[in-house]
Amino acid sequence: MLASSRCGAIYTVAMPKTNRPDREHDHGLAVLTAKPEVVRPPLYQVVLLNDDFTPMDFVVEVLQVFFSMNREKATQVMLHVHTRGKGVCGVYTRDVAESKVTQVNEFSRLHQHPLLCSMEKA
Ligand code: TYC
Repeated sequence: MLASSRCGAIYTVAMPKTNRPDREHDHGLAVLTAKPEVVRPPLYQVVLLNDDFTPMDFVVEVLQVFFSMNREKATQVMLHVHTRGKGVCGVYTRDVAESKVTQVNEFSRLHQHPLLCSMEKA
């Protein structure tokens, strides 16, 4: 008999039964505990780009709505992007980052602003 857990933690292997006292409780099974293999998913920065046309208030609103920033933090990030050309709105797993980028770009287009958001490997 061979059994293994899906997470790779426990393996059991059939062994012949013996009369050894140290094997009294093993029910004929060798139990090996594997080292847990946990890998962190790659992370991505969601980046906002400056442009000359999007109103500052709109950028602040985007940062509040899509990145859960309060007004003060959103204003700081918006001013950073305005003066430095780009800035990080948040760091997420790939699917979440892709979804934020799509939502921000669609929202901007819907309001006819050229604001652009993109993602970079963190
Ligand atoms: N530069 C814009 C302006 O002067 C404001 C702005 C800030 C635009 C940040 C985009 O990501 C941006 N109205």
